[in-house]
Amino acid sequence: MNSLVQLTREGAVGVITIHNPPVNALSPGVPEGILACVEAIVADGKLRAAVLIGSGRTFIAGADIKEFGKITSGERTRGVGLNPILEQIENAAKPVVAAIHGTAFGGGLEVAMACHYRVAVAGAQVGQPEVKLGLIPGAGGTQRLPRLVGSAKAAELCAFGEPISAQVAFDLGLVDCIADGDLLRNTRKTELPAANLSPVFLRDLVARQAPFALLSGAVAFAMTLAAPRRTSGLTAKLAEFDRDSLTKKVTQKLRGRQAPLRAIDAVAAAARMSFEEGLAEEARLFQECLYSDESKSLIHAFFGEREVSKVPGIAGKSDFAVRKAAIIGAGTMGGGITMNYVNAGIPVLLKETTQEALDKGMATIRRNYESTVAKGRLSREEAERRLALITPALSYDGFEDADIVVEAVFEGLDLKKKIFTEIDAVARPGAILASNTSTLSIDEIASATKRPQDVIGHHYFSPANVMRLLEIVRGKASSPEVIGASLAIGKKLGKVAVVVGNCRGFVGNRMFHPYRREAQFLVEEGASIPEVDEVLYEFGMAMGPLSVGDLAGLDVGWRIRKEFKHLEKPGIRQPLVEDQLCEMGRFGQKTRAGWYQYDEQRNRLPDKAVEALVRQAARDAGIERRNVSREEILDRCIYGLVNEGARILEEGIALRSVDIDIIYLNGYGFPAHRGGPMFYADTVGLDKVYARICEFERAHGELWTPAPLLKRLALEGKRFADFQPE
Ligand code: 3H9
Repeated sequence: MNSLVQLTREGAVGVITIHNPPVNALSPGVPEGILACVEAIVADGKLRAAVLIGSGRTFIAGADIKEFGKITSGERTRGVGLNPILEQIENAAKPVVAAIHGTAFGGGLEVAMACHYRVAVAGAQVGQPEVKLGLIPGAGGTQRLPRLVGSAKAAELCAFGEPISAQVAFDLGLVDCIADGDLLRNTRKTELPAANLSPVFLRDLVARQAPFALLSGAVAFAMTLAAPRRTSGLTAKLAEFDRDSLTKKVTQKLRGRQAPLRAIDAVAAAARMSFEEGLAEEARLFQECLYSDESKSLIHAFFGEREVSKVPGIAGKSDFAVRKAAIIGAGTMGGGITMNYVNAGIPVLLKETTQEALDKGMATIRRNYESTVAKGRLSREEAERRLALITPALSYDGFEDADIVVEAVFEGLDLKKKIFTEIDAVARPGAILASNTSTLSIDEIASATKRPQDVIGHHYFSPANVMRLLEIVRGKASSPEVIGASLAIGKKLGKVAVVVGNCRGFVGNRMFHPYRREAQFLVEEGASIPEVDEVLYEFGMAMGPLSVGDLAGLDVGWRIRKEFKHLEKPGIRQPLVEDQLCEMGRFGQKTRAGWYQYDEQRNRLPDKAVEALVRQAARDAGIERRNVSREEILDRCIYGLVNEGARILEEGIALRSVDIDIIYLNGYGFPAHRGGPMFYADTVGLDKVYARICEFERAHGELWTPAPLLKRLALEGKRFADFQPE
C-alpha cells in the first residue's frame, strides 16, 4: 500500500491494483506495495482471497529496465531483490490470484507465477523476454516456469524470449482460467473442460456440485478457491530435456548471444536441484548476464529504439492521417514501399511509365504475397484484400487526393527533379512529397517544387517491405509538421523511423562507404575475399561486406560512383576491382556472379578468377600484398564506420549517437548484442579506438584522419553517449 499499489475490497476478496504507468514496471516501491497489500489481506478476517491486477493498459511488463543501468554503473545499490518478496507472497496463507491483461512479461510473469493462480483475458500475452535484453529471468522464472509448463517448454520460452498468447498459456497449464469479458468482475458462465482445472479448483467446484460451470472473472474465480497452490512445491513436470538440440537451435538463431545459453542452464538446474538451490543458481547466472556487454548493448538498443522518435523541436504526436498514398515507380523499392502502405490498410495508387513495367511490378508484389501465404504467415483472403488496395496507374490521375506522394524511381537527380516538378503541379496543397533517394540532396530535389517545406526524404531499405529502418531526411526547408507527420507514418507502417540531416548518403550509406571501402582495400592488400566476409560475420554482422554488395547489386554503387565522379578528390585511393566486376557484367547475385559465383539456389561459391583479378589489380597499382590479420580486418571495417559516424554526429547530421546505432541495427545487419557501431566504440573505449585509427592514419594516410569529435572525446575520457550538440 503506497502511491503505486492500492488495496480495495470486492466482497470477501481484496483487490490489489498496481498504478505505475505506462506499463506497471516493477519499479522500486511496486513489489513492496504488493507484499504489504497481501499481508493486509491475510490479516483481515473478512477477506478470503486476493486478486492482483494492473491498472491501465497492462498487468506488469517486467522489472523496471532503467534500474539495471543504475545498478551496473554503481549509481544504485541492489535493493532487497524480488525473490524474498515473491517468496512471501507465495507463502501467504490465503489464495492470491493474478488477473492478467496486456502483458505479463519478465518479472511480471514471475510475480504472476508466485501468485497461486492466474486468470487472463484472451488477448493477454505472457512471456520471459529477458534474453532480448541480454538477461535471464532473475526472480524465479527459470524455476517456477518449468514447474508449471514442463522443463522442455520452459527452456524454450526462456531461451528465445518469445511471448505466448493466453490460450497457449492455458493449454500449457500456465494460466488457470481465461476470463470472458471484464477481467475482474465478469459473471458470465463459461464452460471449461475439467481436465484443465487445477485439482484444488476442481475439488472446490465438485463441492459446489457445478463441475463444468464457473464464474470467469478474477474475483469470482478467487471466491471458488479453497487454498493456495504454491508453484515452488510442484515437481511433477520437472524433467531433464534435450539440451543439445535446444542449444543447437539457439546458437543458430541467436548467433553470438550468451544469455539464451545461460537461460537454458538455469532451467536445467530446476530439474537437478531443490527450489532454493535452483533460485541461487539462477541468481548467479543472472548476475553474470547483468554485467555483460551483451546486456548493456541490448538495453541500449531497447531504449534507443524509443528515443529516436523523440526529436527536439518536433511535437510528439502528429494527427496527419494518410487516407491514400501515391507511389511513383513499381520497381523493387516502389513495390516494397507499396506493400508497407497496403499492409497498414492504406490504399495506394501505384504509377509507372509503361504498362509493361507496371505489370511486372504488380506481378512481383503478388508473388511476394503468395510466398507469404505459402509459408502460412498470411491468409489468402488477407493477401487478396491487400492486393485490392493497390490501383495501378500510368498517369497522375487520382494524385490530387493523395495525402502523401512517394517517389521511388532510379537514382538520378535530373529525373527526380523532373518528377517533383510534375508532382508539384498535381498534388493537393499540404500533401507530403517524399523521395526515396538514397544519396541525392533533398534540398536539390525540393528546389524543383514551389513547396520545399512539404518535401522530405523517406529512405527505405531493401527489401522495403521487410527491413524495419526508415531514414527520414529533413531538408533545410522541411517543416516541423512534415517531419512529425513522417515519424507518425513510419510508426503506422511498423518502421523504426530515424530523422537525419541532408548530406551525401545521409547517415547509413555515408558510413557504409568507408566500411565497404576498407573491406576492398584489405582484399587488395592480401586478405582473401571469404576471409574478410567471415571476420565480419563472426563479429555478428548479418552478412560480410563483400557478400552484402553482391546481394544489393554491385551496379547500384557503380551507377552512383559515375554520377558523383566529379566530386571525388583527385589522388585519393579508390577501390580497384568493383567497377571492373561491373564492367564484366558481374552485378552480384542477380547475375549469379559478383565477388563470388552463385549456383541456381543462390549458394555462394568462391571464385578463383576474382581473386586473380584482385591480385592483378593490386600488382598494377603497386600494392604490396601481405598477411592481413583478422584483427586488422575487423578494426579497419568497424572503425571505418565509427570514424565516419563521429563526423556525422559532429556535423549534426545525426541528432545523437544512439540514432546512428539504431540505423545500423535496423538497416545494416549490425549485431544488436553489440549495441550499434557507436555504442560498440564506447564499449571498447574511445581512447583505444582513437589510438588504432591514428595507427591506420600513419599507415594509410588521410582517409584515416581521426574525426575531430572522436579525438576530443577520447582525450577527455568520454563516450559518444556523452556528446551533446551545442
Ligand atoms: C525483467 O523483468 C527481469 C526480471 O526477470 C526480474 C529480475 C530481477 N521498464 O514499448 P512501448 C517503457 S527484464 C521500464 O513504447 P508498447 C518504454 O521505454 C524486463 N520502462 O509500448 C516506453 O517509454 P517512453 C522484461 C519500460 O505498447 C513506454 O514504457 N520485460 C518497460 O509498444 C511504452 O513502451 C520486457 O523486456 C520496462 N520493463 O509495448 C518488456 N517496458 O514512452 C519490455 C516498457 O518513455 N517492454 N517501458 O518511450 C516491452 O516489450 C514493451 O514495452 C511492451 C509495450 C510490449 C510492454
